[in-house]
Order: sequence, then structure tokens, then C-alpha cells
Amino acid sequence: MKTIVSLLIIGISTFVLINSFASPLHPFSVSDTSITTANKETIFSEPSSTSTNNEEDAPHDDTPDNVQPRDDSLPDDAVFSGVDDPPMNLEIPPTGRETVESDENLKDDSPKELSIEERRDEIRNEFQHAWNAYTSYAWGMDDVRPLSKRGVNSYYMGLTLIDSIDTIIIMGLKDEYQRCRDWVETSFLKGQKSSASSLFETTIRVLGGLLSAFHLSNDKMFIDKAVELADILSIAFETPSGIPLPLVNLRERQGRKSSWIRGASMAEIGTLQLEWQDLSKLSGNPDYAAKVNHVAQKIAQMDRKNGMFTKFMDPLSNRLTDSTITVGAMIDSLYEYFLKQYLLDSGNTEALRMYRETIASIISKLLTKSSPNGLSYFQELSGSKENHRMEHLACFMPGMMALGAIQIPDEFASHLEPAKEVMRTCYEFYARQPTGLSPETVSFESDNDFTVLPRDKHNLLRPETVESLFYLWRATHDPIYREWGWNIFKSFQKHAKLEGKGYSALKDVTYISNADGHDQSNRKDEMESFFLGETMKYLFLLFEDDDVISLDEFVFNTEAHPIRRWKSE
Ligand code: DMJ
Repeated sequence: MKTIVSLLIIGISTFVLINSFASPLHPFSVSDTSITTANKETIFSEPSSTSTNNEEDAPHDDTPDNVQPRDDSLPDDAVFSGVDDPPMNLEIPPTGRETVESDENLKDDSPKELSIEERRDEIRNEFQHAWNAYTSYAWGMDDVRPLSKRGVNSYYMGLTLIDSIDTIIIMGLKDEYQRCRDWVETSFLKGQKSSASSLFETTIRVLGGLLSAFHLSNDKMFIDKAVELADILSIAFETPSGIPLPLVNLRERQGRKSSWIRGASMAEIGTLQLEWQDLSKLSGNPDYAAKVNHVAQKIAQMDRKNGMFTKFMDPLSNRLTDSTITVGAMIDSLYEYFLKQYLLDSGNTEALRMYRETIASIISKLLTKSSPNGLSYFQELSGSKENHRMEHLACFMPGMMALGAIQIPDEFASHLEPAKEVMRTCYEFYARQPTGLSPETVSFESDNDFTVLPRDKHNLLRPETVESLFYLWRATHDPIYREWGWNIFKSFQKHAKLEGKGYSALKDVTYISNADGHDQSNRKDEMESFFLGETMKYLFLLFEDDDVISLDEFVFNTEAHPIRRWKSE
């Protein structure tokens, strides 16, 4: 019976066609983007319910999140456009774990192993469950507070909405896409303006989200909105050094200092390049790229410590100002963007040099092993003192190393093995907890590999481990990565899903008060936009074919927004 229902569903499903870009905006723009076609099955859902807006200001937090307290139809040439075309790629790569439903199976009440396609469908359903919390309680606002069922603003930019658009496209949710697209066209930047938006967060989530929405839909409205936003944010770069201020007052059109960072954090100034470079290419205005390329040059000129960067720098002297060397908060995506700038633009050999030099130091000076089981992890350094801790944020590292290994094998093929080893460690962060969910940070000062300190027991629904599992799957096709991803997904479903709508962050992953996981006292009233923008997207793509957002065609920004790689001229 279930098989028949599945066939019926498939029968009424439509197929997704990854886009064709045929409309040059400008000689210096999309004319060189090639046509990529990849069909995939989709199941379209009912439109999500209408929302109520609770206009309420969130207290503004200018710390980047990675620090701590951080009906109509689409255009014909959009990703969805192949709805009437026959599917080209219905065969799912075998994992050796698929099962065939039999009548015998159907009588059995024990949990059945799902096919790859059914797993994808379940992830899509859970995305919609979470998305419905946003549309119902916070539509058009930045973030939803899923427990108190309200929305909050600090950016006034529909942060969650824009962070989710490309996931919605990738999952084939047409009605949801249309509703978001209409909101962006009519309401983005039209209401109240923020007095302190983080340049970094706005760039990776909003600018990146708009660019990606364009790349997957070919709808130029998204570029116009990205230009409008960048023109306001540009004020941040008007400093004596050209190193941007971390915040922008959009009301007054002024850059602002942070109340807690002296100078600038390396992640914040080094994780702007992909988006602003691509905006120049798409808009034909070279000024955006010029600003971030100047910053990249300054970074390249800085003296490093042990071949790496520390967390903070002084814009005037162009020197590092602290002694903490880590691949975690405040610096993580700086290294990621060295590699990704080169993948975006293969002419950017300076970015490749920076990646080559820094990743070599990271591997030789930070990679170490735990006791007694020899789990590989990246330690931190404080001057010459070793600090044996690793943040979940640093779990993007195996994915980045695997990406370098498969895209630039001549130089980095040897990074795949250490990437696999650290991947296992990051999975252990989840697997060893009673909830099956990772804490924010682990301490390797332990006689059982690692332990969790009381202050680090929370889980914010972060993406880094499933992001890396996605890359490791694409790099190796070892089914273990899909299994690990599925286990993590099921743990989120069991412990972070709310009964009505939404998912929530957890206060303590080391504790289960009751069997069904619906203990409200262990919940945080938060569902960060990256849960929909990144975590659910990478989980879904983990069970997709390789040609759906092919890594040969796209590079993901640090917020999981795919940007089309430039063709070499
Ligand atoms: C996201 O905003 C991005 O992935 C960023 O690079 C790091 N922090 C969050 C998710 O944890």
C-alpha cells in the first residue's frame, strides 16, 4: 500500500530543472554563466499558513553569532522550470542500505529503513515544520521565537526568510518560494531600518541569500535588491584604512564601532569577499569587489603567528592584536574564504596562496589526537600554551579540507585523510551525548577523549558537522557519511522538534528528562536562521545526487548559499 501511495505521489510530483542562464545583464555579468541542467524529483506541499506579525524589537546583539552571544509560478527559466520535463536522474546512487518494501515488512511495527528518496522527503517535511513556525509567528521579521510564538527584529531585513529562499528552491517548494519572492520585491528594506547591523552577518546571510536566490532562479529582481543593500552597507568601508567598521546604522547611513571588539575580528573582515566580488560581476559595478579586494590585500600583508592569524587586528597598524590561534569563532571562515575565493574565481591565485600557506600551518601545528582513542581534533594555541578544546564551529574544517582535496587534488589530495579523521571526531561530539546532539564546545582535557564543560552544553542547531558530512559524502561516496547525517537528523527530530510548529535550540544536550524529548525546560526560545538556511539544506543535499548544486559549478558561501563559480575567461 505504501508503495502504491509513493508511486501516486511520484506521479503527481514535478521535476526540478537546475537553471539556464541566458540573459546577460551586462557585458561584465552573467553572460558567461553556463546552462546547467539537473533534474530531480520534488513533492510540492500546501502553501504555508498566513502569519501574524508581532512587531517587537529584539535587544540588539552586535556579537556575530559565531562568536557566542552570534501562487504563482516561477519564471520559465528558474530551477523549477523543468516541471514538465521527464526526469533525467531518477536513479539514486546505491548505498547498499536501501530496502524493498514487502507485504511482510508492512505488517511489522518495527521502524523500517527508508530509501534515500524517502529520507530526503522526510527532511523536506521537517524543514516545512520548522518553516511554518516562521511563517505563522514571524513572517517578514528576522527571527522566530518558537516557544513564545512571536517574531523579533534586530536587522529588519526578514533574515530568516532570505536565509531560507535557496533551501526552498532546492527542496522544490514552489508556493513557499513565490511567497518569499513577493515579499522581497515589495517589502525588503521598505520598513523600519536597523541602527546596528553587523556587516559580516548581513553579508553572509542577506547579501549571500539574495545572490543565491538569483543564481537558482535567474530572477534579476534579487540582484537589484542586493545592489540596494550593498549601496547602504558600503558606508562601513569608508575608514582611513579601508578595513570596514563592524556595524552599520542603516537609518543614519553610518558605520559604527562595536561595543565589545577593539579593532576588527579576522572572520568579520575576511568573510565578505565572495559575496561582494560576485555582486560586482553580476551588477557590472566593480566598486563592490574593489572594497573587499583591498581588505584581502591588507590581510595578505599582515604578519602571522606560527603561519596563522589570531582573532583580532588593529586596522590602523594592520597588525594582529591578540594571541589566540584557533579554527573556531572569530576566525573560522577567514580560512574558508581563502579557498572559496579561488574556487569562485580561478584567477585569484593570491587567495589560493593564502589557503595553501595557512592550511599547511593549521595541519602541522593545530591537528592533534585525543587519548585514549586517538580522535583527531584541532587544538587552540594561546601564545605558546596549548588549549585542548574544540568548538562545534570548527567542525566546518573537515568539509573545507575535503572540498580542497577534490577540487584542487594536485595540491591538496592528501588533506582527505585528516579530513575523514576529524569528521569522525565531530560525529562523536553528537554520538556520545544522550540526546545524540553535539554541545557547543568540547574539552579534550579528559581521560576519555573529551568531556563537556557545564557552560558548553547547549546546541544552537548549528550546521558545521552536517556541512562537512555533505562534503565528505560528495568526496568519497562512503555511505557512512549519509548514515551519520541521518542519525543527527533523527536526533534533531527527536529532541529539538516542537510539537506544534518549529524547532528550538537546546540548553543541555547531555540530559534527557523524559523519553519523548518534549521537555520544555530544556529548550531555548531560539531557532536561528541558519537552521533553515544551512543545517536543513546540507542534510537534504546529503541525500541528493551530485549534480544537484554540483561542486564543479557552485561554491557555497559560509552561510550555505550556493554562488555560481565564474568561468575562466
Ligand atoms: C553561520 O552563520 C555561518 O556558518 C558562519 O560562518 C558560522 N556561524 C553560523 C552557524 O553556526
